[in-house]
Amino acid sequence: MSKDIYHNITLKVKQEKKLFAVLIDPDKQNFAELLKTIHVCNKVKIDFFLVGGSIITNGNIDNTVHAIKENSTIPVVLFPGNHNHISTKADGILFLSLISGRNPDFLIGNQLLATPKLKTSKLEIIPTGYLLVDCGNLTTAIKVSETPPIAYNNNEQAANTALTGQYLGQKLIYIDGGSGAQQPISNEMISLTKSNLDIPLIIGGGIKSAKAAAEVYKAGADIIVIGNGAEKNRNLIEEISTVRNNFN
Ligand code: 1GP
Repeated sequence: MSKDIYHNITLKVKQEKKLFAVLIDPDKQNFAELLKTIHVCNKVKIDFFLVGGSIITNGNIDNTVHAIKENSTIPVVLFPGNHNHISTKADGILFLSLISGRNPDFLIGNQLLATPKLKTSKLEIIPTGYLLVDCGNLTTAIKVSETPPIAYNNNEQAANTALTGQYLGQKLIYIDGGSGAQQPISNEMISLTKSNLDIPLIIGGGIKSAKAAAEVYKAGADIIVIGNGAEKNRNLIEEISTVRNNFN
């Protein structure tokens, strides 16, 4: 299994290229629809799949990862909501620490519980500082983590938190408005954070159009993640990949 996911991300970022990832929520997948989504992702060559979510109830992570691996050569990276959300069939995992919050379970607790399984797996482990920002609604991630998000306009707090993550050794920073956020992270927050950071910056939550994606890239995001937008309109995957290609 590839151990090159992070290496390839940094290579592209060094070349000032933009990356695009599609989040697959195992709870929302009907197999036929998932295959169609995978097909579009293959066609436009997204950079990687994310699989996960804050709460996964009836969905089966293993089956979802398996379906993607059977139908695509694009890397599959886990985006876990807790220590149970691990499939050893994936290629890598964003080993998230919720550094915008002060809940020990999401700073270190779940990570410790996941470690026995991770150490016997071949997953590429990518330490990721994760920040939740209030983008207008109480998202599931905010509820589940029981932490207050960073205020929408508190750019300094976001930038300093991200840089603290970098100083602590995180390899990526992911600023998230949460799944189904009303609006994307602001351009000002993205640009201030990016200007302080030497590691790649992922932005997700509430990106519902190619125009919004273009603004997020322009503000300084290295990687854009979409989830809900792609579920509602598969064409958005093609549209955002065109935006990405225009930057590259
Ligand atoms: C959620 O950033 C991801 O954690 C994607 O968000 O579903 O709003 O695109 P959306």
